[in-house]
Amino acid sequence: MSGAVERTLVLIKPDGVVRGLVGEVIRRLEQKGLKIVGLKMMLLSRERAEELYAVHRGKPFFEGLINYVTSAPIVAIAVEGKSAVRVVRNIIGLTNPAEARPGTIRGDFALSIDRNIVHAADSVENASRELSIIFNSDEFYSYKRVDEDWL
Ligand code: FUP
Repeated sequence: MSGAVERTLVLIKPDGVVRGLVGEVIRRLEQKGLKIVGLKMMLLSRERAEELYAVHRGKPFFEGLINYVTSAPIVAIAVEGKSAVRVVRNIIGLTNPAEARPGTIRGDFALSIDRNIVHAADSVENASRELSIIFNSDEFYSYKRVDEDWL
């Protein structure tokens, strides 16, 4: 009946932070029933950004992407829940905000693919790889949400 519990990474990118959308993004994750197990604001170094987006190295938008994600602080969120990878991808919406459906974060708050507010890992394997780029192992917290048994 229910999916396996997964852990994934969400980044509120510089445009999300400077546009004051941090609370809005976190609210949507929490209201869905996902559990925040790690949370921090940081300036992404070029090295970390390039590691995070390694699959896009060499593509025409790569330099612009790295400049953008390192241009102001980001908020990194480690999120846990049943089928969390897929659930979070559905909450954020398609990569191109012009195609993202209303009701999703990108569908509701963005217009351009190069300013799409949030990042989320697209598979369990990538989630684990990306989480280790952003978080140290002692930055994750374990606790029970009061509504956990009902979700
Ligand atoms: P996503 O997994 O939704 O973050 O999307 P991708 O991994 O395909 O792309 C990573 C980031 O590259 C996107 F958030 C936006 C940026 N991008 C562009 O700026 N132009 C493109 O043509 C494709 C992606």
